[in-house]
Amino acid sequence: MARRWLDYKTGAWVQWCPGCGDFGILNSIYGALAELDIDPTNLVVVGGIGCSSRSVYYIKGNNVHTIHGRAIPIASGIKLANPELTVIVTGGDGDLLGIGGGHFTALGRRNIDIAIFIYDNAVYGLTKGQAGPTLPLWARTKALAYPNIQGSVNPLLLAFAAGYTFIARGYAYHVNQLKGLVKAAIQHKGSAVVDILQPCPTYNDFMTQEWYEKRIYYLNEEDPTWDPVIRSPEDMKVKAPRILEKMLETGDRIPLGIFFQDLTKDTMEERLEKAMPGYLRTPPAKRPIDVKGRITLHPFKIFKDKLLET
Ligand SMILES: Cc1ncc(C[n+]2csc(CCOP(=O)(O)OP(=O)(O)O)c2C)c(N)n1
Ligand SMILES: [Mg+2]
Repeated sequence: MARRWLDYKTGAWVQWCPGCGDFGILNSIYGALAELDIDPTNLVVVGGIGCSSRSVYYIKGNNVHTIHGRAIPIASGIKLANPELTVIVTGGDGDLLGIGGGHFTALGRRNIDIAIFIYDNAVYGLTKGQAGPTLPLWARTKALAYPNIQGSVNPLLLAFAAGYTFIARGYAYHVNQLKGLVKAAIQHKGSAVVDILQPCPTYNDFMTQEWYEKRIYYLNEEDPTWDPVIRSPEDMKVKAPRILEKMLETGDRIPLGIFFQDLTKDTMEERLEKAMPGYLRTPPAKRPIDVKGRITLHPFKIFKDKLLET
């Protein structure tokens, strides 16, 4: 029998405030996993630190709650050790774009097949509402003594510059539409990011549900011919200006949907297979361990020999 949403729900008590956007995101992830029929035994959800990163306790899988900002490198190691796993990262704007910003960039360059879900409430929710990396300049939320004196980062442009091959933006209270984006991100082969706008009813009294719902619209509803898929270098030349224009659109109108999907780049797993043939058949997790506890056929030795050959 096909899997259902409830098959991914653990028994853990969900420690989020009433009305938190995290609930919508979590439900979208449950729905996407069920519709993709992903076996929880093959699923790894990695989280950093923050309210949002606690999602790892609420989704059935072989999950890891890591340290602040370090979910991406740990997820990368897991995926490269066993590329057959479905690996996703759940974390906040602070975790993934602030303290973990360097790792966020590195993943784009690597194009490892991992999906990143940014629970973007523009504040550090868990630590009581300090300004997050996406809080607009001069915005003043109730936890701030003064307006925000720092500018905000645009996660979509950052992802584009870093080399992510799937970039989307969703809204936490539109669970069905968000489920579609989460599914597409998981199905995409390569590094995928979905920036998910979410009200924080406790600490962000500026970017509220009303504030968002006055501004958001869907790219493919406004323009039924919207096509973010890049299949060739020529496509990139033709489509990039419009994609960047839409990524830059902020203020009174906030577009949602898939902005960019690049099908032209190898994933890190494919690059490794080229550098050390056999990697995908016997990745590190599938190699026998010798009596001294070492992995036989040490990957770096094969890699080095192969590189020296070329
Ligand atoms: C090294 C380190 N620095 C700071 C903290 C304190 N801290 C915990 S969560 C957090 C930010 C959380 O914000 P975000 O990632 O946006 O998640 P949210 O709670 O908003 O979902 C901070 C600064 C920490 N735990 N570890
Ligand atoms: Mg946050």
